[in-house]
Amino acid sequence: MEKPRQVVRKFLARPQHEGVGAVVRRSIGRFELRYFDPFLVLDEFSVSAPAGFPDHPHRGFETVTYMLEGAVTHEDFEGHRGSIKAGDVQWMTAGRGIVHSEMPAGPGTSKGLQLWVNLSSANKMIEPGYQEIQSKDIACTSADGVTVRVIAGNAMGVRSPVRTRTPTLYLDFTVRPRAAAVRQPVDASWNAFAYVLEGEGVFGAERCAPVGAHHLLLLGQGDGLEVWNKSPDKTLRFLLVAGEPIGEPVAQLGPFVMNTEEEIDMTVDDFERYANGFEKARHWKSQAMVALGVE
Ligand code: FJE
Ligand code: FE
Repeated sequence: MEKPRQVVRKFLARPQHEGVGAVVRRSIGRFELRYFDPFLVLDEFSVSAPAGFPDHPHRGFETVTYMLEGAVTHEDFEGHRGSIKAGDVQWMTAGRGIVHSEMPAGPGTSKGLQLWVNLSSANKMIEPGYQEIQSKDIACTSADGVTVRVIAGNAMGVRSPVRTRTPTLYLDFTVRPRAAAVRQPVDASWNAFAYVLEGEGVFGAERCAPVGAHHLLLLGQGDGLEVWNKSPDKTLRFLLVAGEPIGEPVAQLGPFVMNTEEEIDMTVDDFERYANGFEKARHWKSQAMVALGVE
């Protein structure tokens, strides 16, 4: 590594209410950080029944749901349904349109991360699709006290099978106390951030102050990242995510993300008229909503 990236901005993601009774710590997508090209939203979420994210649409981007604890049941308007359990990842390409619900499965609190990855204008209206990888099938490797789970891209010699329409690196690192440093290359032309899940880490340079859980660190220019866990007894867990910037204008209305206001108006029209990808929303209601007796 010739030039390790340094931390240029730091945000603490505080809890806020989203969906119906759910709590999210939003880092990317909040007022002070509307967009970090190509990333639209990063939420660390926590939900327990009956709270959740009932029937809602998406268009123009991908959602990546990575579960930490518990499980989320999802069902969509085409009849695709399943459960995302701890350690599993669902990489959902909304493309031209998906309407779905995402609700906690079973008792207790379900926790995870949801990242929204923008799609380029050429990909915004593609067919929707899913890539679902169970925890046991996620590429994983360890060396010198560092374990990495490769959600997208490659690290420490292992590669994820996920196909990313917007080139993306998504890594989950666990670093033992007093472990040797993490040294991870990141394409110099990509935007990159780290998000601390537990413990404390020293990011960028050894002289830096340690950073704790729920902090988002935007990384500056460079060809990789170096991280140390200097704690004598606490494990460090953090995400390293990077993506190739799309460099296009963004027009967003909640779960619709297009390039222009005109396209947003057309999307609202399509959604209201059940057209251009939203046809199946006309007669659909999730089982979760039926069970709650919602009209
Ligand atoms: C959404 C409000 C929302 N973060 N993290 C508005 F809450 C949502 C939404 C989610 C979401 C779902 C999960 Cl499982 C995890 C999330 C926001 O569903 F899409 C809009 N538009
Ligand atoms: Fe959703």
